[in-house]
Amino acid sequence: KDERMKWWREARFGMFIHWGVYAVPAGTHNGQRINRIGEWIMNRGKIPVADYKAYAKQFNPVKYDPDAWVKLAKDAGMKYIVITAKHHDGFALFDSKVTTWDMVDATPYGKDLIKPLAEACRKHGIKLGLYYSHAQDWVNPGGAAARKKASEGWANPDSARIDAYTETHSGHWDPAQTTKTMEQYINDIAVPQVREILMQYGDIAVLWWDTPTGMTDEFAEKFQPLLALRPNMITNDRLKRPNFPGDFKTPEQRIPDLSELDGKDWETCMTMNGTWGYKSYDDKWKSPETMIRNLVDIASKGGNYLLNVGPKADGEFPAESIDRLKTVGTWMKSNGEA
Ligand code: JFZ
Repeated sequence: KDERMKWWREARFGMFIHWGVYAVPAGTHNGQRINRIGEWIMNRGKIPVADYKAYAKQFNPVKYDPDAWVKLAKDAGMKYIVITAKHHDGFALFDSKVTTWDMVDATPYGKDLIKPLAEACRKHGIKLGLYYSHAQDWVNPGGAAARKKASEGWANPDSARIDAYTETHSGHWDPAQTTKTMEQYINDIAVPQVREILMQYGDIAVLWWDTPTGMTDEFAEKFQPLLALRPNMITNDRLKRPNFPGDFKTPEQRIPDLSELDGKDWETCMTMNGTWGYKSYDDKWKSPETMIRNLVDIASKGGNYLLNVGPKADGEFPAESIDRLKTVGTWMKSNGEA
């Protein structure tokens, strides 16, 4: 394990990227602003599967320049990138053969987004990790859905009825989500897709599981053999809870106190503003000073800082994120770190 963890323990600083179909509505559905994090818009807004799928027809990132993304990360002193290969909306940024709910089949762009990023990372000596939402999937039937109230998402006149429905349908809001069992979803979508992302792009440094909603020991076991496909790869601690440590812990949006440290490896993931996925009107930006202080605090305690960018649907990073990455990079260079 020490051998596998070596580069990561020295890395200290990485870039998280939350990108997907949710960048199209960017926080607004049918003229209504939906509360909270942008990549949850489908769940918080209780958007029907068919309506959400329609957003993919507008996902056409013609300005996508993975080389520029990787250079921004590298110049900021980051050593690795973790991108959402599939988030809870079930949409695959890669070319998946087991579903048409992917970049190649469902969008006008029609090309795998992960492949050129993997190439750019290799070219610039940056490690690539993939985030995969293995349990929650709100579009591929049988995927889990965390229970969140529509009434907290927006002023929906129908929210009382919807909340009653999700209560009795384990968080789902559209009958199309439950035409298969979770076991079928794990067998037919999640396991094959994890195999795809581990095999299609050469070396994958990190596999980043998320939100083990509905995960059983039995489901978790189905993913275990896949890890052997990438013997050097490391994973986080979110495959299943409890009793699945993974290689590192993932405190979210917070930096642990010294008293909480227990000798285990850890990585704090954090947003630059108030959302992971792009929201056009989120303006709760942290200052570059805050980001540098966070990085120094985390590094001094032996952790890693995974700082998030939520690209727009056209393929560009928000200008505010670019500015901050550049300022952090200038500081890193003046301190001999980049
Ligand atoms: C999850 C996702 O639901 C979210 O959209 C984002 O991708 C984030 C990085 O991860 O949200 C979580 C997961 C774990 C905790 C909180 C939010 N947690 O452990 O406190």
